[in-house]
Amino acid sequence: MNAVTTATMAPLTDLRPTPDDITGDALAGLSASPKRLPSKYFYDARGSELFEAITRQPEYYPTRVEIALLDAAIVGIADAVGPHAHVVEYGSGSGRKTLQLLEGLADPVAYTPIEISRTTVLAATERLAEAFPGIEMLPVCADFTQPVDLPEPQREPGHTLVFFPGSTLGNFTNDEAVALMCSMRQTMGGNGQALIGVDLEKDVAVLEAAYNDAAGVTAEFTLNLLVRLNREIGSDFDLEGFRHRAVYSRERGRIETFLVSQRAQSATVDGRAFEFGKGEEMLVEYSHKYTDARFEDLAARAGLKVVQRWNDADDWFGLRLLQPA
Ligand code: AVI
Repeated sequence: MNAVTTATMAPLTDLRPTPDDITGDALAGLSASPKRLPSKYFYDARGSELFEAITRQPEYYPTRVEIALLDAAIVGIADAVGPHAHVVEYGSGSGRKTLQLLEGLADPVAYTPIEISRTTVLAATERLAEAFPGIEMLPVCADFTQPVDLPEPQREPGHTLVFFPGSTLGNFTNDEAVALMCSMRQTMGGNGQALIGVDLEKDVAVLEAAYNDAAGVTAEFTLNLLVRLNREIGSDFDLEGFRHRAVYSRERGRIETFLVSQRAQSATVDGRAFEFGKGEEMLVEYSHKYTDARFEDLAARAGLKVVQRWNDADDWFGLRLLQPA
């Protein structure tokens, strides 16, 4: 572990996560059948901007509904969490939901965002430090899919609360989600808790509209993956040759997003040519939508149990409080 002090912030705990191997991951995914590319590579600077724009589209309900739900449920959440929590957020935590949680909880002692990017985690924590001078800010640069050795706050916390909003869990396969929740259980410790945002199964038309907005922002977000690969690893995907397609599979309980080849074509990555047939679909993202039974089953496989649940009035989005089983 290596600590780097910044001018205005508590030291950054840098656990030196292994850098991404974009070329290796792209080659592995393109060699698979059917072809796939990992959705984690959506989030370069442009992709993050486009995701922010998605959250403002009228069809994309999850962010709006989760924020309203947090507002409506925060008193009950604060009651269930109790005082003096060390809040550990999986992700950069620069947003509105972090403010809502830290404002609503009873005297949280410290806040630790865990993020793979050093600059992102430091920028987010600096903004929050101004808003919450009484909460110790302990940013960590690490891969949150692995258990994280947390920095110790100066004031003794009552327990750790892992916060994972946004239904980001849904972007992992079910096995990956279980592995992630196992790591979460180790990170939070025996008396810890987790507050997880989960997008709930609903009408297919509502789900598919959310991932096919009329303004085409989600389509641009999906195609930006190829823009990024062309720029960063020198591939030569024809950006006009692929179209975004997102469909809900009720059987598998998830939105599946593809880039569909518009004609027979080839693309070169790291000197290797990959052939695409006309209409061939390359999988780029899953976005799981949970029922209570499906989510509780995943939690149980990770040694966690749901102890409280809050839904919006339409049962579109939920917040779940979990503890070690
Ligand atoms: C970040 N994640 C929860 C988003 C989702 O809804 O699965 C990413 C996204 N992809 C397309 N639209 C939004």
